[in-house]
Amino acid sequence: MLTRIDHIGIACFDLDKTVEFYRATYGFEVFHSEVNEEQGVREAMLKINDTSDGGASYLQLLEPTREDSTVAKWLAKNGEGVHHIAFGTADVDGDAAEIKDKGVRVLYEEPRRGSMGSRITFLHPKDCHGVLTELVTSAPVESPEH
Ligand code: V0V
Ligand code: CO
Repeated sequence: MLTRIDHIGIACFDLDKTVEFYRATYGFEVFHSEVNEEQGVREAMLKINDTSDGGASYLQLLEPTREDSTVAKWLAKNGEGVHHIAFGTADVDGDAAEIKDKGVRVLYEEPRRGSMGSRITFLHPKDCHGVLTELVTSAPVESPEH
């Protein structure tokens, strides 16, 4: 079951400048940042709010790390802007299978590694009224060491 907006993915040419815009304009701080080589992105997660399912909602700012990455290709065609939305679920495998049965193309056979150790997959934008849609299961919260 999809229980929250996990994040909105925003493609930008210059991550540092875009992070500074969100900090100076709205007061949002970087919660986490990383490079995901497989996806070809450098990203910053800005946490907006916690959600009642124990998760949270973020803005995900994305800068391409190489010219052949999906985000670089998208930026060349569209310029900066909203690139995808991501719904949070406790069961990305089950939800992706259910959605696939409804005739929507799921882009990965198995979920791949996403931000902060999450497991992610994508639905084809052409099957979702023009919206690239991601499904995310967050990494389990580590229990504290005794
Ligand atoms: C492409 N299209 C889009 C789109 N990207 N429409 C809406 N939103 C987007 N973001 C349209 C495009 O305009 C074309 O329509 C058509 O789809 C085919 O696009 P293309 O330019 O030929 O590109 P493809 O087919 O090579 O690749 C498109 C897909 C690709 C969606 C298959 O972008 C993909 O695999 N995306 C999933 C991975 C990804 O985006 N990773 C970056 C975020 P017309 O012109 O034919 O009408 S990584 C992330 O979010 C992480 C790590 C995380 O959350 O943790
Ligand atoms: Co994303």
